[in-house]
Amino acid sequence: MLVIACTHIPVRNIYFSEIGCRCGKSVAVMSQSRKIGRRGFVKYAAVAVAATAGAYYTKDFWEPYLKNMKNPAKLAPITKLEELSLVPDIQLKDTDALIIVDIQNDFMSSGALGVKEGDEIVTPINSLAEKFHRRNSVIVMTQDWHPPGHLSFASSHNMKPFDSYESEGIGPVLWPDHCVQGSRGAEFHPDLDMKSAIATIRKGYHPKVDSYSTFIENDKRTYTGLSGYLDKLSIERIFLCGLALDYCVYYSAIDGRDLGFDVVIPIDLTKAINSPAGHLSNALNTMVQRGVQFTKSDHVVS
Ligand code: VGL
Ligand code: ZN
Repeated sequence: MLVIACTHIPVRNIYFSEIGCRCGKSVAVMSQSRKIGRRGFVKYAAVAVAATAGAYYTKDFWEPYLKNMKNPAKLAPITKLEELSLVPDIQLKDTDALIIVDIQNDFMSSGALGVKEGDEIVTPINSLAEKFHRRNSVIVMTQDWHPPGHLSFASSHNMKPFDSYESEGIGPVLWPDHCVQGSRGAEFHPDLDMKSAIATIRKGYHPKVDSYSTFIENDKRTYTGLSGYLDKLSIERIFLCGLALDYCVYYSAIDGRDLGFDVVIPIDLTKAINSPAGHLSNALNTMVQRGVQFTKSDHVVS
């Protein structure tokens, strides 16, 4: 995939240099837009808009454009959160919803599937929820909710947690037993402020299918119903926070884009598992390519 990036024109509050241009493959940065002239400039702009909308072009399409360019540069793929470009200010709208993903005891640092520093995001998530609540905006919680003996558990295969395993609806690794229906580990963190949430989506309750995404289960067929719910509430943009960044938040973000939502992730309100190694980096690069926006929670204005 090849995307021309231009540092001059904002598209939906993202500068071209920040869109889809870190996939690690043949990326060109167009920084001398004036030399290309008005017509060429507009062409680049149109293509970059298409790129943010999720359309990708092959090398054959780009090659003629590239010939006109001086010093096409390659950008390295993103490997850590600090390398993401952040949207500086976001004003909340009536068509926004906040989705708080899996703030459950088992995902806290001392939990069964503990996410490092998971506890640290609970209070800041409450503060962002308060900004949504103040405007009576839609807030949805998600809850990982597995039956005992779920096929995503290593114990169901006589294997070890985090061993590689891939089958339809399960993988790429197996998990420790976690978020078992009705257990303390499956409960929300006691400090999570639930008062403003209007719905909870439970997922992963089919014994043989996992569900990282809050929209579509890992079989890629079974809907949780959340997309229909948000559509009926005229939601156009979702803010995703919670755990874990490279699993449930990531898959929800990608499905959210596929389903036509704008997606924003306040990066200070999420933490990653990063297993297998490199999983987080792949997730970040895919999200950037797919037009997911990143910000910080204090950049969100109520
Ligand atoms: C999750 C792995 C297994 C998550 C849930 O919430 O990200 N990850 N189950
Ligand atoms: Zn799970």
